Amino acid sequence: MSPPSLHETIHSLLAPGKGILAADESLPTLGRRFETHGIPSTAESRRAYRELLFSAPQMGDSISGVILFDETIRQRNSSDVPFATALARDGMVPGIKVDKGVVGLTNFAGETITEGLDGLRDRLTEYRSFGARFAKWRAVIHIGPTLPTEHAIRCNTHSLALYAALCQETGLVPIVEPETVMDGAHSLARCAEVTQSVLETVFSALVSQRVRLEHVLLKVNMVISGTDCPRKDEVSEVSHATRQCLLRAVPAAVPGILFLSGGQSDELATLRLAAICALPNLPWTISFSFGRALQESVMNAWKGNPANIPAAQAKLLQHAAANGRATLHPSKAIPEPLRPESSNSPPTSLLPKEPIVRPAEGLRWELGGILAQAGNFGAIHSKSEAHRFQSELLRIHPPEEIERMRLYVREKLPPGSRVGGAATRELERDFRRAADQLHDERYRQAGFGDVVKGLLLWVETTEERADENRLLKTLEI
Ligand code: 5MM
Repeated sequence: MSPPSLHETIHSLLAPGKGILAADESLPTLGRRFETHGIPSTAESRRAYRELLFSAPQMGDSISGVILFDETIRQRNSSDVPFATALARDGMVPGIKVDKGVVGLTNFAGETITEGLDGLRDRLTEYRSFGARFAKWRAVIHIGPTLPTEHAIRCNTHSLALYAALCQETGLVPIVEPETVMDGAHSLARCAEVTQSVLETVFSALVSQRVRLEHVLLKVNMVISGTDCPRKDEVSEVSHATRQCLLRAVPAAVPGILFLSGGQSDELATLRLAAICALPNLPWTISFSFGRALQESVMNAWKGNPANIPAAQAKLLQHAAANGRATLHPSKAIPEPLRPESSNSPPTSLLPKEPIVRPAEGLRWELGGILAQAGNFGAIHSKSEAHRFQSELLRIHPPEEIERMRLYVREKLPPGSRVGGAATRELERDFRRAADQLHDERYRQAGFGDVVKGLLLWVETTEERADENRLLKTLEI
């Protein structure tokens, strides 16, 4: 039987609802990860761990391929079957990391170059004889006040292109991985700028090296702010910035884009993946090739103890399945509207102890509740302030009351309402009238324009968060 073509391999890797497990940690990386869980790193403990991963029951339901490390592709499972053969039998495509890791780029402090081109042609042939059908090479790009330099980007993308051409020549699908890492205090916008420029250079190098783009898979970071950036990204900010960056820099001829998790928590990585996959009009198949986001909880459950293997495998399956579902446009799987189940009981606690709103005055209680909080709403200028305020409200008031207030605002400001638009101006007038009725100087002085702006931001932010929580439930993580 002739070996599968590059096209067939890509087709298998991009199977709907599935992604890739990156289990290609080098000896130092896996050693470090084991150490944090108190697991000694030996050839046998690494073999046992990889067997735990690859033999998780039904893993092929959500994992299309597995990236192996050189040591692993030469190892066998407990039934004496080589890992690559066992994976293929279980319906997963075996792949291999072929780079030899990063070293400092001479004369460019803080920047790295990936090694491994010497002898690569022969190594690829050997890996192919072991059953590998695709390969992976990772270039690492660092963001700093003066980094990355154009030179570092060029050196790294040049190597990626040579590697990709050699893979295609040998009959292996190249996964091209330029990772702009999260380390640093940079903003999301800066990550977008660097990621875009790196991707533009990657594709220019691939084209110069005459690499066939339709037989390449891209593995890339999401666009997110640095780990030390004080401002935390919203999921929708990440998905939109990532989409824009990819649309600008990745040719539509590329069949698939796989996201790496890059040190994000498993939950966030899944949530952001789902949000990206839900965006319309992307010309590529989008999926995941996660290492840490799939394995962190597994290692934590295993801890090197054979008795923990079933629990550890259950973690892997749970996260793999959640990510698989995330690729299937899960936003469509959010059926329930945001309305609370019941909110008929007359809520009071949003009002001050001495009610400022009496039925005789004809004010809706929600309006009174908002007036009581006017100063707080007026102080909401960002999504993070809205989140903080929502947590504060939840600490003090029953959720159904807060929900009733949200529904009131939504009734007045339907989705799509803009600050300065007719609906926001009308609500502002409602507040002014209500404040006048109350004859209370505090309310008359409130800047109701700001209150309405804050309310709109509060409503949008809490709805977004509710959608995310519901999505996590749908994805079962
Ligand atoms: C699993 O980690 C891979 C190997 O890293 P080292 O060569 O440093 O040991 C790494 O290339 C991985 O495939 C990607 O970075 C994606 O993994 P994450 O953990 O970022 O999803």
